[in-house]
Formats: sequence, C-alpha cells, structure tokens
Amino acid sequence: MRSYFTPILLAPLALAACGDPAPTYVDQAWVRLSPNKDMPSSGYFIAHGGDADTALRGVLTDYALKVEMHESMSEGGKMTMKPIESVPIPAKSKVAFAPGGKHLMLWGVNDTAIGRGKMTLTFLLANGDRLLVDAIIEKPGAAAPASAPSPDDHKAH
Ligand SMILES: [Cu+2]
Repeated sequence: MRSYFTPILLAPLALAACGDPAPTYVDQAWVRLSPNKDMPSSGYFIAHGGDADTALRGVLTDYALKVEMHESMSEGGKMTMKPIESVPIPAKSKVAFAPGGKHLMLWGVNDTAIGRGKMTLTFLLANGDRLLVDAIIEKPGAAAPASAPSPDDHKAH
C-alpha cells in the first residue's frame, strides 16, 4: 500500500499578512457629467482612512484631459470654489468629496468612458499608494434638478 503526503497548507504565510496595517481606500466614486462639453464635469467619492494618517495628493485618469481637486465654499452668499493641492485623510476617518463641498473637476471626459458608463480614477496618496477606483458616470438627464444651486456651475472660474 502506497502512502502519500497531504500537501501542507500555507496558512502561516497567509496569517503573516494579517499583521499588515489596514490601508486607506476609496469607494462610492461617481462622476456627474456636464451637460455642456465645454464645461468641466464633477467627481465625488469617499476616502476611508486606514491605520495611519495620510493625505490625498491628487487624482489622475486616462479618460479625461485634466483633473483637479476643488473645494466649494460660500463667500458673501455666493458659492465659489478654489483648487486644493492636498487633502488630509486622518487614520480611521471618512473624508467625503460630495456635491457642495470638496469635489473633482474633470475636463474633457473621454467619449469611450462615457459610452461605457464608467472611468478609472487613480488616487495618489502621500504614503506612496496609488488606488485605482472605477467611478460610475452619471449622464446629465432630463430629471436633473432645475432649481437647486448646482456645483456643476463653474462660471465662477
Ligand atoms: Cu470646481
């Protein structure tokens, strides 16, 4: 009767990975397409802080001509916005880029991405991590709110 060895599971290696600190990650990314091709579109997402403080240093994509991080603010009753270079993401925190606050501006969103309904964004962190996240592209539809002040209005630029 022949005996054979049961392969030994690689559990010790897998367990070693559990000691790694929780990374910062980004989810719920979406882009609100500008109804006017000459105007920038807006992008939103939520950054979740990991075990260590870091910062978001920028966002890149192959599917738009240019991306900037902006912050909206109310000044003398008027909404204005300005570019921001870096956004702190403290450990265990949640930093939202949302309509009316921090947002991405995307110029020249690529037709291929629009056709697919999503585009990949690369988030550059201060700790050297690069996070690739798919953002859903929401087309400007007939149901778009008409009265609310829109963060897509970039005439202030
Ligand atoms: Cu803006």
